Amino acid sequence: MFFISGALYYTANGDSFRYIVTAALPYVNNVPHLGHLISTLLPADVYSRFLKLQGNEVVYICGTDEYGTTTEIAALKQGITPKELTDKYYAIDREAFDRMDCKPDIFSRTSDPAHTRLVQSFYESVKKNGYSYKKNIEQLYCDRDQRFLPDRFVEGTCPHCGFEQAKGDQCESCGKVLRPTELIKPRCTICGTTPHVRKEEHVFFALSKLQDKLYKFVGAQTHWFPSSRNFALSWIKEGLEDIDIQRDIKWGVPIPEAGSTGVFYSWFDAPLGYVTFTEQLGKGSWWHDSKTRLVHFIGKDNIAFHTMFFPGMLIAAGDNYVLPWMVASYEFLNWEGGEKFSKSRGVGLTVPDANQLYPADYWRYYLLSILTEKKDANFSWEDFQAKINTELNDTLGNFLQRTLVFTQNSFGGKVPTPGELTAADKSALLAIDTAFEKVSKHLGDIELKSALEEVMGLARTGNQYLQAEAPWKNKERSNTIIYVSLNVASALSVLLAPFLPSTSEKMRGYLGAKPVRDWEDAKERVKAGRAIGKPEPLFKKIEAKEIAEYRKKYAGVPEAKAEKKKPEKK
Ligand code: B3M
Ligand code: ZN
Repeated sequence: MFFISGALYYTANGDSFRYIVTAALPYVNNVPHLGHLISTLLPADVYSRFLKLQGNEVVYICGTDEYGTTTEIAALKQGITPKELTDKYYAIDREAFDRMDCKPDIFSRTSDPAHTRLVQSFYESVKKNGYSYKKNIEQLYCDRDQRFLPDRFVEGTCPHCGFEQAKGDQCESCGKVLRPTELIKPRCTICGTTPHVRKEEHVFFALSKLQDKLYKFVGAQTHWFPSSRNFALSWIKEGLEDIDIQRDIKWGVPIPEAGSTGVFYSWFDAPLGYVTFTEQLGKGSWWHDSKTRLVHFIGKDNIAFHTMFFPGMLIAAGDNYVLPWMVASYEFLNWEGGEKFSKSRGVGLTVPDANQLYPADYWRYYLLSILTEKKDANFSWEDFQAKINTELNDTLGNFLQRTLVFTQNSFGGKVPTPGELTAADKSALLAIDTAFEKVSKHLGDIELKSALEEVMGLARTGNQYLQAEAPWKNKERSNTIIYVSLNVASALSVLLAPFLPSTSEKMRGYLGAKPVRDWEDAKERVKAGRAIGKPEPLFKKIEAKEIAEYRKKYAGVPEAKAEKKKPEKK
């Protein structure tokens, strides 16, 4: 690994890499909320846009994580099939993220038959290499529903903290991971009766065998986000346990074992969705190419799966699978100074609702400016309004608008020929190159928040320069001042492209330029004589009364609240 002044993306001899960028696959049993967007699709989108503009070969992979007990339970509660449920939410997710201008190269589904084939053959490799085995385990069985009750199919009292609504896989109150048989006073989630213990043979993944390999691998990844690496190292030190990868439900990838009626645990199949979807793009071979850099964007609750479980699976399958080169993990987004942003507890704003309220770039800008890189962040309506009004509108928007209007009115809509440059002009032009270096370095290092701050720093510089030089008062220098300002605006239109793609495109249009194709265009000077378009204001100020209304309206998500009701008897 080479780190040339932050340029994580070049080796010492200048070789470039191929990138597989993944955003954690959203579950499709509910409407996605801003917390999911901020930790997965949005940062992955910014980073892959940047890599593509740099001319790298990149595939950006996402899709929906459809299997598992949570989905099957949600479907049961709504009285529809899991297929009907996931069809509904797949369409909602796809449209919601698309409208946010998050544009993976593929947005596929784990329920795709291609995925079933891939997972089954992957399992055969794992088995052939000696990393799976069968073992008798005790499970809870409901006589009334005539089914085993894995994970969330059973609720009861937590043995650690006494919380009475603990789920079979985890207690939401104390956070401890549980096995269904550990619950005190267990009851079937579907019908409420008391289940009893029954023995059954299950397929296990021998993760413990990979303890040393994974410890060495994670230890070497000093460039990972520290939160991912530290979390994984301390977990591995405690000792890795084998994982039960079978679930006795219908909704999943069938386990290809004679006589088995089980399906794979959803965390066994879901990360393989990244592989399936890459194959669907015709780039499956990238997973076995040492020049590939695999970059995962995830929320912090998924760290264990992406730093240990999934890499372990990839090692176990053999076949030279690449391991994650980067695990970019993000903290939680809290809602209005208080509770965790959570769709299951009905707190916060959903992505489709956000799309109804303001254009994508307002959300992208705000969320990236509070990105949960090292610590939790807080969504606040007031802060949202302030950032959009003062930063996007007053700084960026006004700078561009004033520059373009002056060009129209005083130079017939053409870029003027500059005169001799003063120190102030030179320093404004120099700020472009400095910003370019800093933004590139931060983006390369996946420090997206700092990268955006640098871009906005350049907008502020341009604005201050224009204000101080005042071409409207300084007629004989106005050609030079406008020339310099147009150049700053042009650089901004490139540097903003990964963050605010539609704003960038609009700016390019006003500046008489094509949409951005090449990152280096940021340093290209705008030629005198080029025709400039008629500008419209880029943004609109948000009024205090809008914010007051939305704060009331989105204090909770009604759908999730309804879900808290006791399940009805089937
Ligand atoms: N669906 C968890 C989540 O949405 C899970 C991620 C899978 S990534 C392979 O938070
Ligand atoms: Zn039951």
